[in-house]
Amino acid sequence: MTRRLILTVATAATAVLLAACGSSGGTKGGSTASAAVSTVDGVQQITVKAGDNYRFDPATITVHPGKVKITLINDGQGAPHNLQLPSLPVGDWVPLTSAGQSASATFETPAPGTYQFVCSIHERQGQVGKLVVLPS
Ligand SMILES: [Cu+2]
Repeated sequence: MTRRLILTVATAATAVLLAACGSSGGTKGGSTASAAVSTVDGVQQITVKAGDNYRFDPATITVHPGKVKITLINDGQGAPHNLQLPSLPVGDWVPLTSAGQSASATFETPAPGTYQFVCSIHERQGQVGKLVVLPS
């Protein structure tokens, strides 16, 4: 049996999150759409971009239970970024990635649910995202 990966775009939930921040300037940059997920050797491959707008693109990652490889591409020209999942062990985080560089981390998903990830340097500027682990 073949099971296709299903992408879920949690636009509504993200909009609520952004609104909750109380910013009066509106949202700048930062996509709320999920990226296409491909699987290599059973590992779900995710690419997330981060640049000089201090946002993750996409900000929502939806995966199935199992192994996930997240590659963070810093396509900015200034600050470094990382991608930390506080609910996972430190070793599962994408380390600090300089402008023009990329880095990745591979990990086993936590139980189905929604988990926040952050760039520890720019969390207060709103560089946060959500990992959604679908039910198995
Ligand atoms: Cu950052």
